[in-house]
Amino acid sequence: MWSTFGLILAVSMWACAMGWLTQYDMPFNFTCPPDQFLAHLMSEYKHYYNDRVWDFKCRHPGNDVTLTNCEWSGYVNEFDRPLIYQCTTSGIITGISSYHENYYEDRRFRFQCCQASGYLVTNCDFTPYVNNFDEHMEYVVEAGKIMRGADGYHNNNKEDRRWKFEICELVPH
Ligand SMILES: [Ca+2]
Ligand SMILES: [Ca+2]
Repeated sequence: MWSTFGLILAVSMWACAMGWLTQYDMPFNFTCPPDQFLAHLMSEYKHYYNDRVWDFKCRHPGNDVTLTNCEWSGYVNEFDRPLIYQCTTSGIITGISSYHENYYEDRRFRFQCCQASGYLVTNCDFTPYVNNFDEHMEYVVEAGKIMRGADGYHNNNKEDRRWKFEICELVPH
């Protein structure tokens, strides 16, 4: 028992040292500070868990942009199935939440969107896939742009998910 505890402690300390916000196989909820959006996603895969840990960073979308009417979606994907999600109207992504099940070795995700009041979300494009299966991932939203959507698919041999993101501009309206 003690050695198991010691191992868990060591792994936890290592995880902290790596600076990941989430833990393998565990649920997480991440919400950006007020008036900021999800702008930077980092992730690492481990075969032992068939899962990823994540780190997220946020930033202000622009001068004087206020984000209001924030709402969480329901879960936007089934286990092992594709995921596509876009905030409605002038919504931008400000939070991400997820849980893992070892039976599927996959995660279900939901997102928080806030409305950029007085702005239009326009000139949207999906990125190419930003990660390969089982590999490190790091994606930063280009300066001056925001994230409105996410798209991804799961592979049951790799037990991992590839991601792309919908990136747009905010223009006053
Ligand atoms: Ca797992
Ligand atoms: Ca799976």
